[in-house]
Amino acid sequence: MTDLAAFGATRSDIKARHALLTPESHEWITQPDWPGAEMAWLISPDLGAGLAMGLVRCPDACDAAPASDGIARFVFCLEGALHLTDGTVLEPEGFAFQPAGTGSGLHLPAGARAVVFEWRFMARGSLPDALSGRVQDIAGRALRGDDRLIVQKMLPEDVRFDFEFNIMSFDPGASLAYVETHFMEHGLLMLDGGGVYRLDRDWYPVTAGDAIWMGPHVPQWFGALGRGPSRYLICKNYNRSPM
Ligand code: UGY
Ligand code: MN
Repeated sequence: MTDLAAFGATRSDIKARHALLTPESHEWITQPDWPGAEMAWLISPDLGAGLAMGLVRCPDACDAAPASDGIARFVFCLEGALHLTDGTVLEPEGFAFQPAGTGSGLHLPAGARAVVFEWRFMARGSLPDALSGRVQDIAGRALRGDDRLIVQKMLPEDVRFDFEFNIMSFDPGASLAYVETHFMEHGLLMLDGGGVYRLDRDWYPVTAGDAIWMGPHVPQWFGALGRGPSRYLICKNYNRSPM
């Protein structure tokens, strides 16, 4: 098949308040805090976002530095393994929340792939502890009674957390029940399947490996297509009022 990316084509689309970031346009860079790794930062405050979301891949083993002061981190293993400072090993679909200021780093053996989210943590009371888990251990709940759309919440429902990280699974043909508009923003990575994402006035075909930034108030809707389930990992600022 012709490599259309080599002829200047891409499905990536960066708008003022939302963005679709697709694999053929990823720019893999090295960073001193992630020696041995290559990173593609897909969402950053430069876009207007309140979070950063990046993919990490490791041609060589990497000892990642802790996040900067005041910055919380959430990591999700896509391939290989991630070793946490406390000895926990995350396999694919394992995740960890590292609160701001704990100085927790990460060891990634060669071959590991992960998605990393970082954001300036807004405390409410004491800081939550670090935690880790596995998607397969988390009970799913039907969203608004639709058992074709299941949500798994990876972080506890506890007001000390200022973000939530969820896996949303759609049966073929299932969709969000309405066009959502909310002040909270989202970072999203398609894990399986695909469908159509409406963002503002644009409609995009999306598939596994695509990433999306939805800025505050962006009208959003997803309908799943295909024969198998579609799943995405989505984060959202949460538990904090806009003022
Ligand atoms: O939690 C959410 O706001 C989620 N339903 N949004 C989305 O999937 N675009
Ligand atoms: Mn939403």
